[in-house]
Amino acid sequence: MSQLEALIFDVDGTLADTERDGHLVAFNMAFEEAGLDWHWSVELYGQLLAVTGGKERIRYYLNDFYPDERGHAFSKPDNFDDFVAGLHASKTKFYTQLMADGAVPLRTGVVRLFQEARDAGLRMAIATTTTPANVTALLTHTLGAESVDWFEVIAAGDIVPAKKPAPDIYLYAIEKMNLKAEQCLAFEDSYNGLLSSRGADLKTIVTINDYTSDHDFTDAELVLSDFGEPDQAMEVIQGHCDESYFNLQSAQKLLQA
Ligand code: XBP
Ligand code: MG
Repeated sequence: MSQLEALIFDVDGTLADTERDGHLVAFNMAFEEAGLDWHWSVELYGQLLAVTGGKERIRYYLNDFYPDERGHAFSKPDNFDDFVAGLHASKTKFYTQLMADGAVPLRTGVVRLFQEARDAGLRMAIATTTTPANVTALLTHTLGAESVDWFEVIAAGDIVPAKKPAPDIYLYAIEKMNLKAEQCLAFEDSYNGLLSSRGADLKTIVTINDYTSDHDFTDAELVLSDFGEPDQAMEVIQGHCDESYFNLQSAQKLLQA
């Protein structure tokens, strides 16, 4: 039976509810700055989230959702890859500024779980589709610059050839830590994220959010409303947890179940 050695966290939707009030706002700011008449609604963005990765999502939008109802078609420029990369870099600039402005707080129980893990000498890593700059911005502006060092590995964005739902980002993280999947737990918020962590054979705890509450989490060990706090019980949506809030005891029991 393996001893729990590391917690591996997804970022967007798991550490913080960044999609609606962070990424979506930043995408629309980038489109406006580029003089494009694209504007993604909260509802449309929920559909576009089926594709992970901001650059990939822009392409998905143009391929599957354009021309829009006004019949406007978009003629791709010759250097289309550069165009998308430039638009995404602009979006990342706006996103990191939104994080600096405190646009999105960390979710319930996240700071407590980080502190418990650090107090127990448990190793931590991040496995995310977003960019390293976005991870640094979120951590720095919610926990302080030194919090970036709490994570032994920050596996993010284009560092792997295939983004979630491919397992690459989780495989990269556990390989860098020289650990086996059975020594770790993954924390996710979405179907694509769960496919990725399970593809790396990681037992996974899911905390849902408005965009993912209807996703298929059959393969998760536990599905929760959030991690809860001692004075704010979490809701267990799937699976079993003895504690009223998710803590290291819960984690250890799940790993050894
Ligand atoms: C979520 C994603 C990311 C963000 C946008 O990442 O799929 O693409 O939506 O960020 P995760 P970028 O849940 O794995 O943290 O524009 O930087 O990709
Ligand atoms: Mg996520």
